Amino acid sequence: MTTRRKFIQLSALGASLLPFGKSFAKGHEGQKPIVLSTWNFGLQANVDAWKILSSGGRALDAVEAGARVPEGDPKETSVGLGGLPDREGKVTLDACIMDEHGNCGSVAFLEHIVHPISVARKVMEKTPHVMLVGDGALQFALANGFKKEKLLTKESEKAWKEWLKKSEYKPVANIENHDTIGIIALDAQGNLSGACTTSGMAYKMRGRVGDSPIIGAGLYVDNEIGAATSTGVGEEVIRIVGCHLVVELMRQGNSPADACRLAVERILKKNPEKAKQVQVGFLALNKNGEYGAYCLQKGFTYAVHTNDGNKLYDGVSHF
Ligand code: SD4
Repeated sequence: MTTRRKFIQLSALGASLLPFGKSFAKGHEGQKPIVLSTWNFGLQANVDAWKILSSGGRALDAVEAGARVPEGDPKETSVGLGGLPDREGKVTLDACIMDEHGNCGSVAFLEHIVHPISVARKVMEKTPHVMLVGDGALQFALANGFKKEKLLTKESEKAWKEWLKKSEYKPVANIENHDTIGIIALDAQGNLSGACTTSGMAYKMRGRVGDSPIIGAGLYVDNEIGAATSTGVGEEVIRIVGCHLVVELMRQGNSPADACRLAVERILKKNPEKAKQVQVGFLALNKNGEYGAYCLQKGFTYAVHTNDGNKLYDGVSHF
């Protein structure tokens, strides 16, 4: 299948976006270091991650630094501060992180903390567990020096109140929920890590947890093979344990682009009617620094930073 990607190059300082050209490649040639992030704001995330990678730093530090960028931005309405709330008006966050040794940490249904990715890293490094949720995750964060903050901005509160008028849970692909950041990197030492963080689907039921904090669903890293992350409707990703599947497909010899496509096709096969209505996108990177992406619907973008610069690509879509 021919894949076609438009891409845009970010200027060296990340200040302006310039049209750059088109790529028809099926996959992308490998190089390291390299960092990939979901969606347009991945460009900004990559800038912070690249500072670490380009000075010989560890992929784990790079993905955490990158994930913190949209988490701290009140204008991004599906990650961290300013995230759209659940249907009760509460912002609840999900995040996970995984390193080159298979260590992982995760938080879900966490409230009041701007940087859940850093709490997830603390869970990984300071506890015997992988996942903390809700109040327990909040208590752990506060005990580790994180500050309790109000995450619901005026704008997000206004959007929620507008939503309440009809109270219909019909997420529009790529619009209400398009800001989960998944970020995967290969450092100069050849080690892989990944991070994923989100406020989840806007106006979800209280207590709902998506794929993003679930190791194997929203993120998976195997330092022998590769890393993968996902975005879109988490329920569909969880059903196929998406990112673990993508990494296993790479283990079987598939390119990152093909592994992402095969995982999307698994979703399609299970429920073709549902698949028409929702967005799911996978992004993958292998041990050689080759990468690829595939999604159900048009509109999924991802950013790639290498020594050649920071570029935004359109994910190849099934529909
Ligand atoms: C979730 N996967 O909570 C997240 C939402 C998302 O792009 O990725 N939106 O289901």
